[in-house]
Amino acid sequence: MTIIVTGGAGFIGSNFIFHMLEHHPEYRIVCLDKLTYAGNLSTLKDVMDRPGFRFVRADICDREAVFRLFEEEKPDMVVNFAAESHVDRSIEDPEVFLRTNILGTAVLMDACRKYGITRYHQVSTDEVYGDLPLDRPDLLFTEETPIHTSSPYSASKASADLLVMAYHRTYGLPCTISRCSNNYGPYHFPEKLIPLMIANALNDKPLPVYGEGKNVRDWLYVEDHCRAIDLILHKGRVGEVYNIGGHNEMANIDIVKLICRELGKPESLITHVTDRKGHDMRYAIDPAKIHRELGWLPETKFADGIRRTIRWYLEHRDWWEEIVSGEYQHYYEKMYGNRGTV
Ligand code: NAD
Ligand code: TDX
Repeated sequence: MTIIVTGGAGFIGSNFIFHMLEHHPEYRIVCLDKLTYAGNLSTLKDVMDRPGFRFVRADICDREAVFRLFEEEKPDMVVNFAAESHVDRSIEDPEVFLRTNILGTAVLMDACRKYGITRYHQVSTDEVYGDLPLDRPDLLFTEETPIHTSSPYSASKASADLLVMAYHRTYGLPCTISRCSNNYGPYHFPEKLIPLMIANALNDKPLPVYGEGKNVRDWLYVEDHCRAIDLILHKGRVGEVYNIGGHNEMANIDIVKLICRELGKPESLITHVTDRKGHDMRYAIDPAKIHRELGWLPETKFADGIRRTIRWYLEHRDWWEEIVSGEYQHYYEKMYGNRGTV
């Protein structure tokens, strides 16, 4: 079994590679990654020389490079994590999101059509469903919830999902799609809420909460997401969408306060800054289908997962300090330097 994992030098993709190498040591895993600002080869250093693992630096939009890799590897499956994934960056500059997230998906599926595969899996997001009101805790996203996107990022992910379903229906490509809620855990790039707050708190820097911080996200430990994708690849029904989430809704402000408490830092570091444009209020996944059909349940409770994550950031300062001191510094200045406080 050979699996091409795109975007494997990023947060979830790398965790997925570690999961697959551990649980399916007989599989060949080929990581295809462009190494954008979000991709980090040092994340993969422990598996780089492992037999059965190969890293290839390429852009999923580069048809020639992608087809060449398929020719060489003749993969059985493709799992597409490669994406521009940060909502704030998509608001600043949407174009690369359309290119990578939509065109890149089409190129990968064209290669799958040409060379033949048993499964193409698209890693999508709960953000394609838009948002839910805070005062209706009974409402959750199911797989039947209409697509209703808010940001250029979520619009690009939804477009890719529609293309995947079109390739399935038109060409009979054996596809599955998973839509997961917010992940957290090791190797999370420090521009996203949880790692950014941990890194800033450790450096005694202000903790920039957008608006009042009442927005709710449904957090899932990254290993639980990886296990769900593994199950979908092996037991999921072709042509189906599976929601993934662990019923763990939390307001941003509560997460930031929790991080302060765990690190022994004062809440006075919290700074309320200008809100994100078009900011989605609440995400909440109904995972009943994947539980019913595949028996999946989350295993890591948030209280344990967040402690484990904080410990990981404490023990891997070199990993994230290199990032926050490099090119990312310019991004941080641009995004937060002139952001008004509220
Ligand atoms: P990430 O930004 O950490 O990693 C993305 C990876 O893709 C990086 O290694 C990057 O170098 C690579 N990449 C980007 N453009 C590429 C291109 N054109 N060609 C090849 N490689 C390219 O993202 P993540 O948080 O790990 O998310 C992975 C996937 O999961 C994305 O598709 C995202 O939409 C989805 N998702 C993320 C979350 C979350 O909470 N992070 C939740 C649900 C779904
Ligand atoms: O500095 C910040 N302050 C803040 O209040 C940042 C970076 C974020 N926030 C808020 C915005 C959101 O309400 O925290 C919440 C989480 O923000 P992000 O970490 O940027 O994640 P989100 O926008 O929810 O999107 C994430 O989950 C779904 C991933 O980045 C997506 O790739 C995934 O599809």
